[in-house]
Amino acid sequence: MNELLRASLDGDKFAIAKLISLFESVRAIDQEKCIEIEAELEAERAGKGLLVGLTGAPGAGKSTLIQHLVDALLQKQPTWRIAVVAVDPSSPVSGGSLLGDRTRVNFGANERTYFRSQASDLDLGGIGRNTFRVCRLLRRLFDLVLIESVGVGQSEIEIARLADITLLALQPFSGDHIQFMKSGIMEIPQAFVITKCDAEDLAKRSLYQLQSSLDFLQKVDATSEPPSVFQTSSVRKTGFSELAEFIAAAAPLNAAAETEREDYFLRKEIRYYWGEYGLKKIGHEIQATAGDWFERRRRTLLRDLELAVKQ
Ligand SMILES: Nc1nc2c(ncn2[C@@H]2O[C@H](COP(=O)(O)OP(=O)(O)OP(=O)(O)O)[C@@H](O)[C@H]2O)c(=O)[nH]1
Ligand SMILES: [Mg+2]
Repeated sequence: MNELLRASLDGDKFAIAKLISLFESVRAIDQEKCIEIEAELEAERAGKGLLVGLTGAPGAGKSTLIQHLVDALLQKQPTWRIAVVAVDPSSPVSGGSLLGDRTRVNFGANERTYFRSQASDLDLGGIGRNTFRVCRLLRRLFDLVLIESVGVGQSEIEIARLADITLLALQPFSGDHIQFMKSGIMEIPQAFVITKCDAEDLAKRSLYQLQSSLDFLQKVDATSEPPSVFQTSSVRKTGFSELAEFIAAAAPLNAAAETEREDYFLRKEIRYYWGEYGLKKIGHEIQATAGDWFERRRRTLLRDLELAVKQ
């Protein structure tokens, strides 16, 4: 087996970082390696961890929440290994990702956790160009992959496309849920987390506000499952255990939904690089055939498209 993959499966953080770099690389030779890695993961029958997305307005308390949630999960699930991917807004000036989250989410030397930040791209709805591929890789190496993305409108929707379940963080009295109601985002998450519930009175009132919005939505669409609501406080250290339980009980998407998700991200990539023209040229080839895996499918599609354009 590929040495890098062996070491990554054993939890070697340097190996994992190198492996991720392959999945972020645009070089043809690296992309070929990704195909080999994927084939080996399939042959090894490596597990498929849960992908959980967490989004919410800037400063809502997402990183703090992740820190406490991961601690609670590590306790509750003694065998679990957890990866966190923070999708940072890119600086319009430097083009690089802001590293603020690195300083906030601090797992120290914990062997069972891994942290990675990725630059987001507004043109791609607020997630990075390779975020899906990287998360897809990480879930083969970890039991849980938590993805933090800053809510900038479209990114709530993109993160829900990417993840098996999505959480939306709301801070008390931010008025965020009114904005989210208007933009249809309230209908997306499987769970809401009211953060910073340090004062009982404050917590009660924000819960009431959120609950009445959710009741309203439920009246409009009674067929959908009502989402769960959690209240957390990093000061009082409350609510994280309940949220950890919710996540531990959640299941990944079924195979059909997973294929649909892969098709979505392939389409998105083709559209991003080649526009509607690209989709018209090879859109009909996107449909997966039996036994064909994502990385190889992606590479074949993009190569076919290059050939089609040259003709
Ligand atoms: N009182 C209180 N403050 C909190 C709590 N959770 C987070 N904060 C504070 O809220 C601020 C923002 O928290 P972050 O966790 O960085 O929020 P974020 O949503 O990750 O922020 P961005 O990634 O910048 O969008 C920090 O100053 C935290 O200390 C909480 O439960 N109670
Ligand atoms: Mg953050």
